[in-house]
Order: sequence, then C-alpha cells, then structure tokens
Amino acid sequence: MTETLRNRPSGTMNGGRALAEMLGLAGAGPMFGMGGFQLLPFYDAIGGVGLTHHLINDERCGAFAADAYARVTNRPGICDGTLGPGATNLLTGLVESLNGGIPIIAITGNTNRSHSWKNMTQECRQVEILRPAVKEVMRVEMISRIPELVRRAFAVATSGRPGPVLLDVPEDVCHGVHDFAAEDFEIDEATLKAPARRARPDAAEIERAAKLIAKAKRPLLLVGGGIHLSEAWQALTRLAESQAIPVAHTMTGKGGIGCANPLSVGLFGRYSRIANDMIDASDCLLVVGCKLGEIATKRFSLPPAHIPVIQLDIVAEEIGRSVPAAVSLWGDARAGLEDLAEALSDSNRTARANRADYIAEVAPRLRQWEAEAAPRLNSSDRPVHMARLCRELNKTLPADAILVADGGFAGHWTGLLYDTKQAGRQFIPDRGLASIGYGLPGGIGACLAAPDRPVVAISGDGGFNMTLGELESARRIKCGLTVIVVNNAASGYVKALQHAMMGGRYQSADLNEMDYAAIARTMGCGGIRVEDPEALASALQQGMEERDRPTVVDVVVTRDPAQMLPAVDNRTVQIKQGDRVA
Ligand SMILES: Cc1ncc(C[n+]2csc(CCOP(=O)(O)OP(=O)(O)O)c2C)c(N)n1
Ligand SMILES: [Mg+2]
Repeated sequence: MTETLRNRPSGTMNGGRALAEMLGLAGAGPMFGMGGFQLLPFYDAIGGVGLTHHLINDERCGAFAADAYARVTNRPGICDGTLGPGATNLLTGLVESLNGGIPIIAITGNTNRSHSWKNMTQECRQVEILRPAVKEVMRVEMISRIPELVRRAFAVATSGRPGPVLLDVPEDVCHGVHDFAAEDFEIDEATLKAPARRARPDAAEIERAAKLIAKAKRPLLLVGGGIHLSEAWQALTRLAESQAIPVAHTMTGKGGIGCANPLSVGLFGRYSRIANDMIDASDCLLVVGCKLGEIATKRFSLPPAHIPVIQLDIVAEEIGRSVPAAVSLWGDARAGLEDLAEALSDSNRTARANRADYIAEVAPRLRQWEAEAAPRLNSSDRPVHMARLCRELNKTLPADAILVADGGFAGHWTGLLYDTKQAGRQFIPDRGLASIGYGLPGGIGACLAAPDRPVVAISGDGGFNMTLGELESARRIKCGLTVIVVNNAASGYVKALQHAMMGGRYQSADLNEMDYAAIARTMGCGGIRVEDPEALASALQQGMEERDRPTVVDVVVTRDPAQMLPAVDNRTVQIKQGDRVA
C-alpha cells in the first residue's frame, strides 16, 4: 500500500476533485494540457492532491509530451483537452501512442448533458472523432463511477499491448457533486506501470522454438519497441550472449541491447549498416516485440521467405501478419525471452562454440561499414553533414542521455547512426505515426520523466516550426532541454524525393531561411547557431550544462536535395513511380 492509498478521501466532493484524487492515488506524473470551462473543478483540485500540471500551448504537444514521459517511465502519461478543439487537437498525439503501444490517459471535457446537441459553443462529435485514436473510450456518465473508471483506465492503458485511453467527462459530471466513501478510492498498483501483468508463451511452443534455435547456425534476433515496453533488456542481453545470437533492431527497438554491445548489428529495414546483410544470410530469425511493418521490412521485401521466423509478441493476432511465423510465441517479451534462455540453457556452451566463427564476422563487417562511412562521419563540410552531426552526438552524449528524434531526417539519420551506450529506451523516435513536430514537446516530456539526465531533442526546421510555441512551455517549466534544429531551410524529405523522383521540380518544399538560435534567445532560452562542424561538440555540451532553461542549437546543414537522404546517393539513383527507397 502506498502512503496515498492510506489517505483516501471521503465525503461530498465534485467530480473534478474525485478525478484528481484518483490520479493522486495512482501517483500520476506531470500532466499536460490547456484548460477550459468544463474541467475547471479538476484543475482546481490538482494542486491540493500534490499533482503537477503544465499548461501546454497546443494539446497535440501535450499528448506528445505525455507519450515521451510514458516511454521513459512506462507509467501512463497524462494529458487533457477541453471541449471541442482541445479534444480534436489531441488526435495526432493519441494515434502516435496507439500505434506505438504507449500507455496514456487522456481526459477531455465535454458538454453539459442538459444542453448537449443544441449547438453548444465548441461542441463537436469528439468521442466519435477520438474513438479510433485510442485503445478504449470511457465516457463518464455518473459522478459516482469516476473512481471505478479511472481504475479501469489505468488497467486498460498498461495491460496487454499498452495504449491510450480516453476519459471523456461531461461538464455536469465534473462540476456536480457526490458523497464518496473512503473505500471508493482504490487502485490496483500492478496497473500503474506497463506491463501490468506478464503472460508466458505456451511451454510447448517454447520447446519448438528452442529446437529451431538450437539447430540454427546463423540465428539472428530482430527486436522492436516491445522490448522497452516489457523492460526485457537484461533478458534479451542474456539470451543473446549465452547463445551467441547477434541482435538487430528497429528504430524504436534501439537500446534493446546496448549499441556498444559486440552482438549489436544495428538498425535493420529501410536503413541498415550490416543488419540487412545479416538477415539475408541468416537461417533462423527470432522476432521480438516488433510489428515487422513497412520500414522494418523495407516495404515488405524483408526477410527472405525461406528463413524460418519465430515471432514473440504480446498481441496474438500480430503474429504472422506480414511474415508467416514458423513458431508463434504469444506472451510478454521478457517472460518469453527468459523461457527461451531457460529452455536452451543446457546448450549454451556448445552454441557459443559452434557459432564462434559466425559471431567473429560481426566486428570486421562493422569496421568495414565504418571505414566506408568514415568520409561522411568525419566530414568537415560546411554546411554541416548530417553524418558528422550524428558522430558528434555519439561522442558528446553521456551514457545516460536520452535522445528524442523527430519525424523528418532528424529521425532517419539518428536512427541509422546514433549509438546508445547502454541498454534501455534512450533513443525515442515517434515511429508510431511518424508525425513531424514531436521533437520539442517529446523532449519536454522526457526531461520531466528524467530530470537528472541530459535530454537532447533533434528536430527538422519544419517540425520545429510546427511546435515552436512549446519553447515558451519549456522555458516556463524550466526544462534543461537541448533542442537541435536540423536547419536545411526545407521540408527536406519532400524536397529530396522531388529531386529524385520528379526531376527536380520542387513544389511547396522550401522554407524561409531562419535563425532559430536568435528566436530562442528572444524567447528567453539559450540559442547557439552552428555552421562549423568543429563547433558542434561545445554547443551540445553547453546546451546540456544548462539545467533550468532550454537551449536551441541551430545546425545549418546541406541545402542540396541531392545529399539529404541517408540510404541512397540520390545524385545517381533512379527511382521509378511507386518505388519507395526512403
Ligand atoms: C504532420 C506531418 N506532416 C507531414 C509529414 C510528411 N513529412 C515527413 S518528413 C517531412 C519533412 C519535414 O521537414 P523538416 O521537419 O524540416 O525535416 P527535414 O526532412 O527537412 O529534415 C514531411 C513533410 C509528416 N511526417 N508529418
Ligand atoms: Mg527541414
């Protein structure tokens, strides 16, 4: 029992207070939202129950901040929006969390039911609009049921595949009163953090999988974001090391095993160092907590059909969706990896001996890749080369740093080239929906989740323009966040594609030349403009040293659309209509 669980309130209180009391009981972290009339009693009660709430300048950013908070802590992120536009602004952020399997509780105010559907101001079909964006909608129709439904919201958000839950609260429920008993306020502590419960795969299937792995000469683990949701880092590292199995990861799965671990072969899918070649030459793939979606499979061209796939996933019906599975392991990633390690434990020594040559291939292949990439990684080009920026991040960020990566090239390049120094979710790209604009608000959420750790967000200038107003929030909240703006004066991804596919006919792809460092300084934040790659490390260092206000590091990168894509040299590449190279 927690301290708060013993201090359960009783007596007459309004719905908003009951909502706040339940969130207090759950030990909810910082909340993000913008108020309105309907939720006023809730806002009024927040301080009294010891909760923290931050005004955010756009509810979508509140949802993004809550999402990043949840990714760092695995505890539900909390965001709110008022009736109508507040609710609809949450949409993009909630879909990110839904697709990413991130536990979120979103609260919306709705109309007073005495007047609903009489053209109330701001009224819209918000529940219907948000329904497909969340795992479950809970419409709160009775004040007395607030504790029960908040309890349920936590259970749904953190169980099975986690996801966002919407609590839609009519004005009269929030403002109305009810006589509550102390016993009304209770919550299952197991549901306060994902995964609420762990299901183990069927033992017979574990045996089948173990047999397949045992006879494989070149097994390979392919891991996705489910590793982080299940906190399966140690179990993964243990299985990989005891059985000598290299590990490749998706963008979200980065950090499943530390990138510095000799068994890590890096990113696979659309962008790859050596991992795609390792997949091609593998004879058994063990896919864990990974949807095998478009990017991970290079638009469903990976893996080759003849390689048997063992797929471990918390959602039964995800298994075999894009690639048929030879063995289906339905269950929690950590539990499944532990069971596999146990089932294989007698063969550890032989497996390591038999695979010694296989494992010995990894280091020289990576060295060869690095030698080929060296001119880009060490480039002293001005404007700054993106690969050089990634190398400076690798050199400068300490082991416990968190890097939040936005949707455009910021995410693509760092997904390929950024290395985490230890296992854990320390690289946070918004790959659920891949919206641009996540970087800055995501950085705020990560900062609040890990106040003692350096947090760096990297965003394109387009993405930064979209959510620039949140610099005010970050300043007010005193986030010691470093935001790198990849300044290419363009919607660069679009421009690069227009270069490669449309014969250089650019349409709506250019942005104005801006000095984002100067804008940041005007807003009371730190601002450093970097045009010389030699100045990157000190700018990042300076940003990370600022502990109570954000710093924008505005990095001027290439404006040449022929040099923007990480995976292909699009000065020469020929792309046919319908091809997807990037
Ligand atoms: C909300 C949203 N709109 C459009 C896109 C499609 N898109 C992907 S990358 C990109 C370019 C964004 O420009 P910027 O943030 O400057 O990043 P850059 O590609 O220039 O690095 C766009 C428009 C998206 N992912 N999200
Ligand atoms: Mg740009």
